[in-house]
Amino acid sequence: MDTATAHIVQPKLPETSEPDWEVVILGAGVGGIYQIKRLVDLGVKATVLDLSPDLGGTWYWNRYPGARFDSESYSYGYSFSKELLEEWEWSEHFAGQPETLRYCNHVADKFDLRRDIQFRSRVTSAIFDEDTRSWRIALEDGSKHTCRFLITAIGPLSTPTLPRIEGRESFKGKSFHTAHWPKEPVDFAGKRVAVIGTGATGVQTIQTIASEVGHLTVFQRTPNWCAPLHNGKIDAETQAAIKAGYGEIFARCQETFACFIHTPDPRGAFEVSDAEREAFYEKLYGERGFGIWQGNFKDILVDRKANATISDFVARKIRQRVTDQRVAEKLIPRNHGFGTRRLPLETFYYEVYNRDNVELVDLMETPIERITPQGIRTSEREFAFDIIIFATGFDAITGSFDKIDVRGAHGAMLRDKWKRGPETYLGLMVDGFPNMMMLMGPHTALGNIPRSIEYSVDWVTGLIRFTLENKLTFLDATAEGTADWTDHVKALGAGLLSSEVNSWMTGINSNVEGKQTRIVARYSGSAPAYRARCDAVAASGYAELRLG
Ligand code: NA7
Repeated sequence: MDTATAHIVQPKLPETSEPDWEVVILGAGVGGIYQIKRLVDLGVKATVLDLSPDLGGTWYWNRYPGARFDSESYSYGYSFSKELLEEWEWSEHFAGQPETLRYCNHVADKFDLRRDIQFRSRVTSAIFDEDTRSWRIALEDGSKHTCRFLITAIGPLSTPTLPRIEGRESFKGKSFHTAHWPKEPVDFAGKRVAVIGTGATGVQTIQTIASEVGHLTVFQRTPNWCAPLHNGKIDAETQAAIKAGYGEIFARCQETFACFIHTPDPRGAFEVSDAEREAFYEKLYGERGFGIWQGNFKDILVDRKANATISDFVARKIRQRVTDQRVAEKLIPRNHGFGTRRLPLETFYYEVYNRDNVELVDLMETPIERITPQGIRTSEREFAFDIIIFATGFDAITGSFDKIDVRGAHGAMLRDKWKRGPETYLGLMVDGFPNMMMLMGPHTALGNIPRSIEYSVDWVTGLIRFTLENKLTFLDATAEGTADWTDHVKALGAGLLSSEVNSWMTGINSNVEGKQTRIVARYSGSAPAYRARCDAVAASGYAELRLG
């Protein structure tokens, strides 16, 4: 035994217990697609199971009007293939959902990955069998698979939640959740439409359909701070510059805190004069993308007073952009500061409220009492609708895990282990759930997600290669490693203003039983620090794991 494998503790299995697959990946979204590519390249017998009829994950399901990136397209796509970067042309700085779905399909076709993906395969349970050191996976249709290693790529935002409002089923018109949007176009012409929810999804939907519908009523519970996206077509010259600059773009994403191309300003908000601060905010407000959030003064997300300066600035912008000042005041958040929830990026969102056919209903003043066969009744009045759109979000981060009966060693249930909030090792593993790795699981960084995905997939692939090279059939995080990482993630979240705010990022969902207490569900340290930590584990021959 060499030093790299000196920590191998579990006795080896007899050679006979071969599972169906070396690896099963759950989910054929951006993570699953890249993971299967890496495993195919490694020559591993692997398959992907996805409940959807086709690939794309988030980009398959979220086909609501106006769905698009708010990371720059060229910083979002995969970076692993030079040829792919060379041949694919993003048409806009922030591509829309149809284009992104085409991109996912292009990648799968180019690398011939479809044959390794099984669609309409809804996994109901995954149970670890200690005797054979493999996972037994059961599907809704009764079929079963066994695998040595299980990789979850089920997405942090993939379990939509409908509002818990009485009478929801009684509505006689059409209703859609944004994440279950029909493939056929929805005809809005002349229709009376309601949108419930004003998160990133609601904002994109509202600004897109306002000019198409007969009348739009927006039901807003908590207003969110929004900033302009400033999207635009990519012309030929810019396209060439992007292609020539990919090396630099991805290098930049590697250096930044959350893998966006935007880097925080090293100054504090009060290290400059009032006039300089105002000019800086004005500049950021006029620029593309998340710069105003991720490239702002270093202290706006941790210091209440610094945060108040940018919140005041954006509040003034809202007042300028919305004609009716009573409406403007309703659109300005009061219970959280700018950027402390996920920042929706918008395109003439505020101007929508200047239209004659749009009305804002503030649910803080007049709550919804029930959904009726004709529409929605608030404490104030009855509204009639042809269509109700639920932009009410997701059972985020842990929701997709909760839907599967995941059981590790000794029958332990993941749901139970995470009852009071997730516990993970590097966001990649959970002690007591051997041979399971998670991509974009709890306690990993969100940010520009494909960048984090590529890193995690590469790390997991490295670990699988290590097990193959060393003929290992068992790996598990230690209880100590899991407790340490969980404490570390909690400590990182402690100083952030966002940790004091209810949102899907802090595990709150008013529509899901038991999700009313804030938890630390995401890693909020820097991506470079995260990668350094994970790299060190790999370099040590995974010395922190139990292997066998
Ligand atoms: P979000 O950001 O969770 O937003 C959901 C919205 O729906 C939010 O405005 C909620 O108000 C509202 N909501 C939820 N339930 C209700 C009920 N019962 N009544 C009224 N209003 C309700 O989800 P999104 O889909 O917009 O975005 C999720 C992420 O996906 C996004 O950040 C991107 O990263 C992609 P609340 O704030 O809870 O008062």
